[in-house]
Amino acid sequence: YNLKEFTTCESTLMMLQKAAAEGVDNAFFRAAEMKPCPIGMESACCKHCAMGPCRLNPKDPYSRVGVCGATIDTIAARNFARMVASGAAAHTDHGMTMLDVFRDVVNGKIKDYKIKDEVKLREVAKSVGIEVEGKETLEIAKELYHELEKTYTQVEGEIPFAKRVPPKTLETWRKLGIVPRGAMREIMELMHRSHMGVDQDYRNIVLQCSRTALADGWGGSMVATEISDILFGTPKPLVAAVNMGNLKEDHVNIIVHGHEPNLFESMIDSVNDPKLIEKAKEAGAKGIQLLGMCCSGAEALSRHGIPHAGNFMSTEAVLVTGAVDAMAVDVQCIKQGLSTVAKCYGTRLFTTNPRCKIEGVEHIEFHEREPRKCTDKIVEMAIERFKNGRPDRIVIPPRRDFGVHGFSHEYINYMLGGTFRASYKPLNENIINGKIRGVAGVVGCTNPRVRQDWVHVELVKELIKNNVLVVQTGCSQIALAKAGLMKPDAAVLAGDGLAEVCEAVGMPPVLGLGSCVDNSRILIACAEMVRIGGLGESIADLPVAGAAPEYMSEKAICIGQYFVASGVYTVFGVTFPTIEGTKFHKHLFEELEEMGLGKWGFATDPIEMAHKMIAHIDKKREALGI
Ligand code: BF8
Ligand code: SF4
Repeated sequence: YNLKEFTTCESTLMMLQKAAAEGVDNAFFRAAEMKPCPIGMESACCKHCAMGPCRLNPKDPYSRVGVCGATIDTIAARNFARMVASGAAAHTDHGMTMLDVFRDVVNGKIKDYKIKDEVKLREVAKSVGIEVEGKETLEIAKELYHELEKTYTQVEGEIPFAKRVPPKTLETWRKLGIVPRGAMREIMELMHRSHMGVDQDYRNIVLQCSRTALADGWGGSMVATEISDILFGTPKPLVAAVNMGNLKEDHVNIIVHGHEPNLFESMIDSVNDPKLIEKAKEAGAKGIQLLGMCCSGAEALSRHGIPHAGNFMSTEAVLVTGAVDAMAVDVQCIKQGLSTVAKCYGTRLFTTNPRCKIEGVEHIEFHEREPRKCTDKIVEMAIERFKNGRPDRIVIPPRRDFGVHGFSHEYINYMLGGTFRASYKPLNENIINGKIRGVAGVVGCTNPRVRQDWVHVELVKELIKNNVLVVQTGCSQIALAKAGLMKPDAAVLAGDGLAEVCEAVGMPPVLGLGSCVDNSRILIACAEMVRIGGLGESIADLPVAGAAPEYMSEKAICIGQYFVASGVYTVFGVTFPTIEGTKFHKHLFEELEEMGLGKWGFATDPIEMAHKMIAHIDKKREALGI
């Protein structure tokens, strides 16, 4: 293969070259071997019952129906629904774990974590209508726990964070009947409705897709973010490094790769334990180096400045260095292929969450009530591998890229407003006066079907060049961090207006907000922009747009749907599971906007994608008369 076509990440490329030379298989190589199924790619097949599976013709989608009579629109909508349900389930189950931990902390059953950010606790409590004046922290926390539990379990009524939704947006949702009750109920109903022989009107299916997705964005994900901030601290900007050059050959290297911050927080304690550091030194290491990957890595980067080794498509590549002594994974985006690569280099790979075991991989279960039992053990195993299991040749790509991370919604508020007038007013003013044209969220995965990081980076460059402020999360944030755009001096790449604002405030033109569940920070920022005024009454009025240019996961589809349902034009790349020209496609890409929501868009070329987003931003500006 021409490996340069696989990635623009220098470190990953170097490791792919090494992997090719050493005959080590990985997702890039497998993707090149395995072309995607053309029928599945366009969502023209159904396997929801044993009368099928049924395949329609993507080239002539209305020429046939399934055995039960299901049309292409029903089939594609149901497939889409299942993706939304799964994505929503992943985020809400993660949020539920955070809430479990919070409950245990509040009830004194967990000693290792505590309420670190009391200010945030009070703010979140107030936002869901809890009276906080004159109350003790613990009392507020208990009330907040009970309130937030409804996000998952409530069978009727509206989820607690519906109170944060701009009134006009909420009114649209109420009119359409899509305000989420509790996530469990919405996911259950969506699974039911997409069963054989139930909902066979694509428009009706999409309504429940929206309701379920909103239960993620304004529910499960938002709870995950808020509880993580309360327990582990709300991020504030800090300088931190990304890329594989953060591995240290003379240190014991440990990577935590996954999504739930609990494991990571305890691992931080373990690697700082003097006894374990001493052990590492006895084994001949200079110390212990901890790095993150994927989303919990993005959170640890934002909260604590822990270096981040790379995004989703670098997780196998990093093991090819030979320098990783142990990798601990929890849930989501964990490739089964890691197991083979780890074996090739003697890296100790550990699963830690009962939800995610891998055949042939050692499982050391992580329990929040005794978290150090798991993380200390993993550190000890890493030390052991450092001492006795390292390969003859270790190659560490030299790149380390520094940037500013940790822009929470609260900090953007503070940064733009200054100490005494924390508010989004200056942001709105700069949008109204045209220095900032609009705001774009560029988020999501990397995917071996496209050149790693390339679409993210080119898209973001084009956006900032056109004075669009970019906010980021997840693997996309790491792509741009590696490209050096998270530094204030990247403002030279921005258009004049945006550059002027960045220079005045001292901020980069690209702001990293953390992990994928932290997309909820973008929702809150949107709600705040509406509340401050001057930019319309609903999120759908704002000059904003979103993109996941290299997405791969069902979670990304769910995120896309909750942004669309919240009123945001959202453009995806790679491929889209619909057939152009079908009614279902038209519904997602046009009709939803006519119903007062946002809409979907699709483009594979980053420049085209940027200009679709800019055109939308301009359309919204025009409607606002600015
Ligand atoms: O939740 S961006 S590849 S790591 S799915 Fe996965 Fe995609 Fe990365 Fe995090 Ni989000
Ligand atoms: Fe075929 Fe209908 Fe069964 Fe789907 S539900 S597999 S379209 S018969």
